[in-house]
Amino acid sequence: MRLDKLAKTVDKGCGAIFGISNVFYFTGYSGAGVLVYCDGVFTLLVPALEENRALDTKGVEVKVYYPAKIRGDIQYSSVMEALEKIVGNNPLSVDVSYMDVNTYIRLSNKFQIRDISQQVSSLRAVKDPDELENIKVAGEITSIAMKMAMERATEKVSEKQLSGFIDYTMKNEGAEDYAFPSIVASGENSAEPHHIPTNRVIREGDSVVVDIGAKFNGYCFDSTRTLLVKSYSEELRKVYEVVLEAQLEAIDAVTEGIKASEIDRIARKVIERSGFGKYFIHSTGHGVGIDVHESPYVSFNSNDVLKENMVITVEPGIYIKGKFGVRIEDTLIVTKGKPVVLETTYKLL
Ligand SMILES: [Mn+2]
Repeated sequence: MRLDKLAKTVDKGCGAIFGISNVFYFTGYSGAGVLVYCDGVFTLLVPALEENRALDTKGVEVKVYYPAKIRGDIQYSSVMEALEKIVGNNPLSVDVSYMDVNTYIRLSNKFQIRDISQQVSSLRAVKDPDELENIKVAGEITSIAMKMAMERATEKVSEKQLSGFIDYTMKNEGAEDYAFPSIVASGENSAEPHHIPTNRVIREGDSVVVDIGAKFNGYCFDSTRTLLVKSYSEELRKVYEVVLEAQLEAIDAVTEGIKASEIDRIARKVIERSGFGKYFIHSTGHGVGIDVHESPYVSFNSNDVLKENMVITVEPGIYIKGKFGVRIEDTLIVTKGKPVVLETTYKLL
């Protein structure tokens, strides 16, 4: 059970988990609140308005905080007051990387704190079967939207309109949310990796970068396809082929035990030897799960080592300002052999 993993990680003293995605990971409850572990007891502290949603959380005692005494059974006016009473003088393990600076300062003024962010991130990086299933379903939903987008991108449609069709399709297919705002970037806009869709209408010769992901049962997916609309330039075709080669070579190397930095190096080498190295301006990939970007990090300076059942993306790209950009991204499951690639749709020209 995940709560047992937290108890083991905290080891001595008490623990308090502040990150919404971490609280969700350990309890299944998604909302404002803090998960506290002390003397073998797990307490889920929630604001009054979330009490009903939190009540069926298994393995925890739900306690409510509210600044005004609106009910006799509300024991705490705030999270800080609750922590002072529950934790007392015990040392406190917290997920520092997941909290805001104010909370950190207030906590460190009151408690002897120890950061367990790394340990929690490492636990989350390796997925259990339920998590893999949710990610796969999120992938299937993303796939339906991606196929639709590839077809409709050739109609007279703007970036905003196409991203709207994508969002509608994902929710219509069962997504509760989007892993991140859908990116549709066409023509010279595709040179911007995190472009925000505009009214620009897609036209012949364009590179169209579509970077989308559904969220299902709290789990994210992440996929990018670049569509080249007919009568595109020879240069664009060449760049596309380089990115694809880099992606396929990097994916082929993904296996348990390899350094994540090595995957980045393989993708980067392909792009560098084609002369486009200075246009590959982001890391090769990242872990995907409750958060769309999480551990492990597939970058040249990453210290992470890939393990079975980690879920990562491999997404090299080339971006030439004023001209175009190309990115190709798949989400994949690391195994002891070749990875399971959760492809959304074709990527060959
Ligand atoms: Mn990504």
